[in-house]
Amino acid sequence: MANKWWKESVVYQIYPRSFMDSNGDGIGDIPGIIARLDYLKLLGVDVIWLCPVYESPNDDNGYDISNYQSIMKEFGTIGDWERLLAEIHSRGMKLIMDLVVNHSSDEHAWFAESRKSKDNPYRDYYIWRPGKSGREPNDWGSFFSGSAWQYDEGTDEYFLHLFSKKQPDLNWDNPKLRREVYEMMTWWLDKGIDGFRMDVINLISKAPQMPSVGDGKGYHFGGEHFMNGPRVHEYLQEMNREVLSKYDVMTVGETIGVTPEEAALYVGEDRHELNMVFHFELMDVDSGPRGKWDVKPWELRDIKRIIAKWQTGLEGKGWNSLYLNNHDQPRMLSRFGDDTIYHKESAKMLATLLHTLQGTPYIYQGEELGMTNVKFASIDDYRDIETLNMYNEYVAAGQDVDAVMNAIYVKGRDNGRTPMQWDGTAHAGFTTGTPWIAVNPNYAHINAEQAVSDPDSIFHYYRQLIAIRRAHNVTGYASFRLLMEEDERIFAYVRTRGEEQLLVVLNFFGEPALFQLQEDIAFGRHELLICNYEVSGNPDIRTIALRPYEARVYKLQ
Ligand code: TEU
Ligand code: CA
Repeated sequence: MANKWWKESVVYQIYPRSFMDSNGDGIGDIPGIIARLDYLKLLGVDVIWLCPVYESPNDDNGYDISNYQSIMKEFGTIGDWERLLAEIHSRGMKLIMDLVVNHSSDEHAWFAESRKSKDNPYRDYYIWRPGKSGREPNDWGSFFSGSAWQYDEGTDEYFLHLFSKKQPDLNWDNPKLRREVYEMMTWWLDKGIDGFRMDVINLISKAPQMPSVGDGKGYHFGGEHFMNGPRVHEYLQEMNREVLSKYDVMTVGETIGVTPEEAALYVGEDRHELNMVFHFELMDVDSGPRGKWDVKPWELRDIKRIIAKWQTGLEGKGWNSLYLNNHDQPRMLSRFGDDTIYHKESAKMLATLLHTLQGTPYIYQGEELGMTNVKFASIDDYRDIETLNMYNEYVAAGQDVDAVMNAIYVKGRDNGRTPMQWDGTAHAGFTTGTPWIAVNPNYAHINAEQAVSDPDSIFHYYRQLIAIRRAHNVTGYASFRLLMEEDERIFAYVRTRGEEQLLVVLNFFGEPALFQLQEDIAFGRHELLICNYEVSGNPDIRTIALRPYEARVYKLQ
């Protein structure tokens, strides 16, 4: 596969509301980000992905956009944003913006027009249907609880909203809407941005009949009729032709429910759609049959199987994206590592996994510090619409409140949204005011100031991993082979490109484990590139007694 800058980059995701507040109103903002760019430069990342900073009533923290071409007032001005872009570029980094065009806010001017009358020129910018026997047009449920349809009195029809009722879905079957989106994208690209992360982009094409999916009772997930819908590839190819192909930019699509086979249709290098996608298989590894809130323990063999499937499934076809958490997910360390005794070791072990696979790694803010999940005692301390809607629905249905709170502690999105922990002062140095969501109390010992000053910190380990990736291109481009497939404690693999081979050995648990290298792996010399413990001398690596959460990367020659 051809070399590209975005294949050799490490991306850092910023959730602006929680990153850095510059003016004491408790809300992170753009001047705050600018003030912390040197920290990101020190970390060594190449690209910054900025979650939405556009004008928004914040029903879903900016994923409900009321004006795509202006900046949210709490975050700053377009002038601040332009300075941010210039400051990122002057440090040799790049900026990609979030593109949220499956839906807009109901406060967008298009929607204000659309709901006025059935013959309004903007009516078909959204998806309107008459009710059926006094009920919703079908039984689809929203991702954020309840029906995916909202009744609108003015015209006596329902509009579709796969997310909150303040996020009406845009109608991509309307060529005028598509043209508006392409012009808006061009406007941002002409300002000099380096690409887009595309929110739920595989949901933009809905099956026209929109059939019900359930048994006549309640609301159900209608994904089969809108995930990878009938015209999605036609629209993305059009977007690529009309917009993306004219710039040297990167694109990553967020694609719920895709398999490697489906992903290849989005990212195949001969398909001219997207560069890479975020899949959800790993994020579903600890969900039971009733979905995300039906929490079950994960098994290492499932994690290995899913990663191996994606590594080999896209080989020679398209590029992978790599992430272990983001603003919608619990903290990776609390979920897949140990956020108590082996805090540092397990965070480094997971980081080693992230940075030694084929694909582009994405670091979510605070991950490099080992930030953890949070447990607020009261539901009143939570802010996320998905969490609050679920809580209200489940409690109204008679579920045990403690059980619901426990599910929130394990899976809730606010785990990843508590403010960035900059130092040990009040509110972790995030704000001089009252933060919009409380800081995780562990900021006293988990914070950036401490991490930067400690050479053995998780932060400096990330720096080392990024440097190794840069020095050994093999990490991005090489092929992948899983070792010890059935082992329940160790994740080990070999990456090969030409003469160069990397051996990665990870102990995924807090007990010692024995690694044994397969006979058929041939090499003369071996060199340790990185380890999260001291290793003295240059011991034989055919058999390694691994310490708790030990991670080693060897170069084999
Ligand atoms: O998320 C898509 C999405 O459906 C899930 O990631 C979602 O967060 C949920 O947890 C599923 O249970 C994207 C954005 O990343 C998210 O922040 C937005 O809320 C959502 O789209 C709507 O724009
Ligand atoms: Ca602020």
